[in-house]
Amino acid sequence: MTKKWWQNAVVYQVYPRSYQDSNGDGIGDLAGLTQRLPYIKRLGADVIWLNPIYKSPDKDNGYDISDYQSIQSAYGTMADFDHLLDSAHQQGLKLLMDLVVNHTSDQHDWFQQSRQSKDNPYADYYIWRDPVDGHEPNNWGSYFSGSAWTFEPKRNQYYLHLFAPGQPDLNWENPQVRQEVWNLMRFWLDKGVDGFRMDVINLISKPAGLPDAPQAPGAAYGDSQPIVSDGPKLNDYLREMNDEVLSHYDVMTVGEMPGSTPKDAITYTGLNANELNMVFQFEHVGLSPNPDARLGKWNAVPVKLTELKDSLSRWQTALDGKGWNSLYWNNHDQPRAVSRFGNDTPEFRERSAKMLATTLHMMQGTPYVYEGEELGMTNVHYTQLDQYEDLESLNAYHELVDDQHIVDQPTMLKYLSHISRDNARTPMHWDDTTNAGFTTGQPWFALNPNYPTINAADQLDQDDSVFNYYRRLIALRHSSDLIVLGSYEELDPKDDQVFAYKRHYQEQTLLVMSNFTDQTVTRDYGQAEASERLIGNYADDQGTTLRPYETKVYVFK
Ligand code: TEU
Ligand code: CA
Repeated sequence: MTKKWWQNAVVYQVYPRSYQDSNGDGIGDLAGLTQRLPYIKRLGADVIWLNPIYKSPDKDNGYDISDYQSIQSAYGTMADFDHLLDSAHQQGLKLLMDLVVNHTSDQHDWFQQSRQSKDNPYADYYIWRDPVDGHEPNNWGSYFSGSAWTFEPKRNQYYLHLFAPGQPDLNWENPQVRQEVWNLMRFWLDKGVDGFRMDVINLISKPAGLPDAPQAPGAAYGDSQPIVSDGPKLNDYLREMNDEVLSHYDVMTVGEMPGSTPKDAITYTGLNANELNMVFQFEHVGLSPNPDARLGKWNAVPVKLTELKDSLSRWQTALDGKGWNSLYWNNHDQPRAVSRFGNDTPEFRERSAKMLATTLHMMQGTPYVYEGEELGMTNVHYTQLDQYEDLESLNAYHELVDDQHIVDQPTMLKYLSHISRDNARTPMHWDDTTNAGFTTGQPWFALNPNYPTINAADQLDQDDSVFNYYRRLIALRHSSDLIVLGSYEELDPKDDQVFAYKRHYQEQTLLVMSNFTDQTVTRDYGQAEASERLIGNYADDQGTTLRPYETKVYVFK
């Protein structure tokens, strides 16, 4: 098999609102990102994934699009976009757009028309159902609390929204809807963008009859995810998308797929599947759900290392030679990696950030780095509800604390500080000046107060910084087929302190070992026989000794 460019690539994710403000309005923008391209280039990333920048009422920070072919004015103009794309290409960087087509904004013209009557040209663009006994058509809850259905008096019908009421789900059964999507994709591809990250793309095919979903005892609504994800026509839709659009361009695609299993992923990313290049799976970021199912993702329990190893290793083995993994610890929906899987205290933050990076970047797949991760940025550790912005967090708090009294206020605040999406959304730390160099104005969202000690300016020139460690990891991947293509072998799955694995390619073996604890431990995987220690997060090598959060990688030739 010949290697595809995206198999060799490392992707850097930019949440534009929080990256760099160029005009002092406190909101990051396209011109700001353009100024920062040399930074991304210096890190060594190949591709930028840009979160949505389209026109939007911003109920969900851009994931509610009201016009797919114009730029949100706070981010700039189409000319600013063209300039960004040009500059990126000139610097050898590719650009992925976020394609959000499971739903639109309720302010999109299609929905504005659709809601007027049952017989307008857009009437079937969305998923409308008659009331059942005067109620919602089924028990589905929204990801963002409340019912997944909202009543529209003009049609005397409910519309489906798996997310907020301002995010109505498109009706993919309607061929006209699919044509609209192919057209808007072509619009961006014809401009020269290098591919798409596809938002919740495994939710687009709803099961026939929209049956009730499993409902936890005492929960207000059913959990639609197992019912809606990987629906009956998903493969057909993705194949049609590929035939109609993607196959005509040399681009990269990654589908965001909550609930997908390795078996599902192989059907989408398989070498002859002609659907997508890779998926974002959710297993390893969903490993510690609350034991009380009514609380879902809201918890503050650290993930068990053995479960984490089991999950990531299963994906590594299952997709080897059959599909392709994407590798990530965090993104704009997840807490900061070092706070969640490592140790964000001053004593261990840098070591554990490098340890996590190594563990992930030595695996098979395409690694994603979320802005600030390369500096070891941490959760913001808010203590009050009014510090939060994210609608998922705010809605969940009101539903679970105020309305249903399932959990008390201090406990829910603890959960939010552990897992809220807002942990990842505080502005980027460029330097130690006011507002970390993010803006000269009033930032749209408060900065993490630790920016004077964690920032890019400080790290760029320090050889042993987290930034330069990531730079080295990325460079290693670019120079090694063993890292890109090698097969995976997990070592000691039951070891609950150390994550160790091997990679094999032709005559070579790579050995990776990472201590996930703050204790010194001893492990012997035969490293004394290695030809070389490729990289590690301590200057010296003490053989079988692994110091707190120590990680090291060896090659055997
Ligand atoms: O996220 C979809 C998703 O399944 C979750 O990660 C979701 O954000 C939530 O945390 C579930 O608990 C995508 C986008 O990445 C997210 O930002 C959007 O809010 C969402 O889709 C709707 O477009
Ligand atoms: Ca701005």
